[in-house]
Amino acid sequence: MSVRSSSLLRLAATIFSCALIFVLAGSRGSATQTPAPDFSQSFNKTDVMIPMRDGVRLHTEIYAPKNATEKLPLLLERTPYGLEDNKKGFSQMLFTYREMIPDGYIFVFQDIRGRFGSEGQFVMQRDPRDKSDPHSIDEASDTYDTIDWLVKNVPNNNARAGVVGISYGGWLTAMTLLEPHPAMKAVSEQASPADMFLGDDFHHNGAFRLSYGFEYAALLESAKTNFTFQFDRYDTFAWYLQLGPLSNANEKYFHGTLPTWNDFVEHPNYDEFWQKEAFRRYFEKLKPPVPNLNVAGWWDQEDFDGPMKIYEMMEKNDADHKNYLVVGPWNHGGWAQGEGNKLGNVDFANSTSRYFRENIQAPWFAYWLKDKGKLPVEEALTYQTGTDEWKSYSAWPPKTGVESRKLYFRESGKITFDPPTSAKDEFDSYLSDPANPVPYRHRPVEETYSPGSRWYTWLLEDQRFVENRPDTLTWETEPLTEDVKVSGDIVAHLYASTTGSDSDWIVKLIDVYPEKYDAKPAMGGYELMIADEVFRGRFRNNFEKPEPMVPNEVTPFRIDLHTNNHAFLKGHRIMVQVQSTWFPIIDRNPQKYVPNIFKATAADYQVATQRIYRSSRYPSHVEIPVAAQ
Ligand code: PG9
Repeated sequence: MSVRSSSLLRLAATIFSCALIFVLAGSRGSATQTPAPDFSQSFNKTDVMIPMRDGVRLHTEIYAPKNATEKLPLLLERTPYGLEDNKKGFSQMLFTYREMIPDGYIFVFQDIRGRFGSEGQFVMQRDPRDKSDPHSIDEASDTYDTIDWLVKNVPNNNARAGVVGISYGGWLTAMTLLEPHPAMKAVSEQASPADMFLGDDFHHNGAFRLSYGFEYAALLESAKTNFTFQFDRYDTFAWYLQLGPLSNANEKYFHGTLPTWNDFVEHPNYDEFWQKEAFRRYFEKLKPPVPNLNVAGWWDQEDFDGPMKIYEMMEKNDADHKNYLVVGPWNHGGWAQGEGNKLGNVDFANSTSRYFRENIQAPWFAYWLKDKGKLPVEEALTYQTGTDEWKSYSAWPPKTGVESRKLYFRESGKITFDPPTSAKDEFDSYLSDPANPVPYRHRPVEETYSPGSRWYTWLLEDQRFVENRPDTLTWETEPLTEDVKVSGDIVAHLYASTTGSDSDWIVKLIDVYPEKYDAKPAMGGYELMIADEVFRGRFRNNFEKPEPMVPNEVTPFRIDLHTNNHAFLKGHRIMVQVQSTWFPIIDRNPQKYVPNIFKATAADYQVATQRIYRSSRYPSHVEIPVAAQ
């Protein structure tokens, strides 16, 4: 097990043991078990059912420090995953805030509507309410009503509340910005999804995140408490392959009982269903009402795009400077656990997670909720991997000090900053077979959230494991003669063709370590993914209206590889890999156009020959923002 969002982390901890809290040292793939501190010595707990405006009552636990000498702020975290009480009935969620406890807060944890001890109906990412309907509710109104009740009923509060959460909790936090209670003075949205069709957990650029979508829908919607789907194979790569076409999921297992799975099936395109759930419609016009610290991890295996998009949208109307950003070398929620000096096989020079909790998160809330200290972030603080340094920026992506450069795919598997000159339409080619897809991580692919699962660090796995497959192309630079520091947005431009009528294109930007790596010999030649993304060909012109690809026609693709801050160091190489399957995190594209892939039949899946062009007319390349040395 390894680092994950705090809430799902706690869920994983429960799978192992209810009595212990897992203190995770970075993301070593193993957890050290430490007895939970006895919070009953330092907090008084109150269990309440707080009534919402429609009469539904939400189960809430309030932890007030014993012997407080002043009025204290409230810090609220809401969750769909349960409050994880230990044997004494004290929530393990307190442990997440261990660096803030000495400052003095009244911690409040709440089950959201329809989950665990709360009444009402759970809806996966309930849409923002129609405010003209006085009876409407949403997660923002539930938070509003909760804070209203808390400031009126909890003794010794200073009438200020903060809201914080990671992932689903981050999304619940971001939602509060749509209906802020006057007492809510600061929030921290951490790893929130922003758009479940274009990025984040359920799809990327319209390509369905099969294993995540399947297992998560079962986890949240099979019961009021967390539920684990029972696979009859340890290697879920094999299980999802034998599942065959996606229609078998309902036919054989879910039988139409999971609303989220049914929504996947009925909304294969970027229609109103996905658009009204995504934040763009609301956040692009919103002036941030309270200070918000957006937090993201460079190797977040679930929701990296979300916090970056939320920060970007909020920047548009942030004349009052309430929108802030911190990005570190973390996986999903990695900042909430352990030291953060290691992730997967990669070591960092600093204890980045503890640094965040002690020097950023704690002072951030103390500043806004207790008038103490000074602001720990000016605007954007991002960790530059490679050089291993925290760097402060007045804007993200940086507006100055970077130059856009293009890395061109060339003959003989090379990449250079010089464009191809060949007038002949040269290309590299591979055969993509949906019956034999490329694994997205080393097999066995353990069930996503299971003991020992390598899900949490898959983005850092050594990519040599696919390099010689006949369905993966690789290009690389010569060893670099100087550092190449990439700070900002990375975009791949592919000129590609397929013999099929639909296709996925997966692009990975990789840092190849020197073969002889004295600092850590086992990392010699390691291929570390820095940026990656999938694009589903049918959506190249429009995510709302898919179109078949024209067989054998060279087609340009712009694939957003997101933003980063990474130094490819002197002596390393920069590598790009392209492939058309990434299984089972991404469902298999039949490679034959069908109107709805969720309804494809086994006969629709076909082999295709793919070409990636690298000529002066079709110069496939990756555009990188290179920072001055
Ligand atoms: N990645 C999880 C999630 C968030 C929101 C919706 C669906 C899934 C999580 O870690 O909470």
